[in-house]
Amino acid sequence: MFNSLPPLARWGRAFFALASITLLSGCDFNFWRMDGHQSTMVVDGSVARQQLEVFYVTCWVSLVVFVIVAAVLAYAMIKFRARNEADEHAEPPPQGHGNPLIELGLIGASVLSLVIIAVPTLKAIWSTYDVPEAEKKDAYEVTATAYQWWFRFEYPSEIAAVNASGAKAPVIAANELVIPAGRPIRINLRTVDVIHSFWVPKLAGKVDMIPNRANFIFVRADKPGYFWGQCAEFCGDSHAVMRFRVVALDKKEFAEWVEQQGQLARNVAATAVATTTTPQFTALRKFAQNEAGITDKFEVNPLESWRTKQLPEKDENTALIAKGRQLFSAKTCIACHSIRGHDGAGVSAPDLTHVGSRTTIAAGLLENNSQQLRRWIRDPGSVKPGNKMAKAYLENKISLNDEEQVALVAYLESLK
Ligand code: HEC
Ligand SMILES: [Cu+2]
Repeated sequence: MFNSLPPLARWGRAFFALASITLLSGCDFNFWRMDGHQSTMVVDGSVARQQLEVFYVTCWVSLVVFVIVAAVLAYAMIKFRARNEADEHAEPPPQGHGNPLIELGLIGASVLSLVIIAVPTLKAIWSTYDVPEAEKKDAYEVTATAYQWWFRFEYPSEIAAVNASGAKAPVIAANELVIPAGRPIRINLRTVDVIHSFWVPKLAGKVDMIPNRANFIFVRADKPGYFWGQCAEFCGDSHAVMRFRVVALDKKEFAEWVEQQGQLARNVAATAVATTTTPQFTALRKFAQNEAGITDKFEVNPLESWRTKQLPEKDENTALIAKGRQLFSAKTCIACHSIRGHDGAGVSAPDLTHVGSRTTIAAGLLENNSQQLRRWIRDPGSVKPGNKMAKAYLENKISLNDEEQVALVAYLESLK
């Protein structure tokens, strides 16, 4: 059945493109192309692809049923319409109700269309639920934990390696999930508060993160890439901006990343001098238009931007960084955040040990650059409604003057 799908899929996309032009003409050209960051129609993972195929089968069967029913209805309406005054008072035409051939035929056709849908559906449920048996050995395990309104990502196999040697820190990240491309990834889904839902549209359908229930999801990215994720279950004030990113890397680069994330927080040598921090990710804000005038093409590849974030900034101001490190304790940031190797043992907030190496902050809401970082630590409540950090600012009367903001930003950016 799936052999016939590629052309089917092409026509399906054409059909939806046409339908959406009609519905939304003039609104959003990106929608017309349907390869936005959170598109389920243009996918980059094997699980999402199988799910898309089921969608197309269902859609085509429904379309055939719709066309037949609409044609019969149109035929009846035109043929038996009242043409004049006399027609309106005439007896109804002979009724076909109870004709066994038609009744059985309709039941048979309904059953047939349900079977056509059921076969690929069951097949896909079976094969996308968990990592296939034959690939279990190659599967990589990650634990994703949802908090109102951000995600923690842990790497259980790397933590095991740490315990054995005792030298390194465990690998804990927030809001950016880095995975090896091509390999099946089994993600344990947990939550510490309410129900959330884990969704990376280009990689797989959504699975809920439910209190006291050990859910999991299986995903696989075709190749290295940068993907957009979103909490897909209403979970309070900032649900709509509870986002995350997935970065898929090839084997070598992934191993390097794990190695780097396993280190304790970076200590900046007190020798370097100088000024200016250059925000690299701002490049992403530049949009380019293609021939069709579509304004959603990154001038800079987001994966490349991610790569540049892994390296320390060129000119670091060590005095400022040292001051920021002190302020991080003095301003009680350590109560919630941990920066392993430096101060802070808090577990109720994103781990900041390597925050400088991430492309986004505040759960995928802001680009991680000097301006946005400063905007966030100055007044988190004005950026993200209801967030827990803003509550602490109010309750503990935390406020930061300009100098303190700049120092904290320099410190956070040094944490690669
Ligand atoms: C009450 C606990 C609490 C305190 C105190 C606190 N934070 Fe936070 N912080 C949070 C939470 C919770 C988040 C995640 C907010 C969200 O995205 O919804 C956060 C997010 C952040 C982020 C973004 C991290 C990311 O990867 O998204 C940074 C940077 C940050 N805080 C810095 C600070 C600094 C600097 C201070 C001290 C001035 C501080 N925080 C004090 C709880 C706290
Ligand atoms: Cu949520």
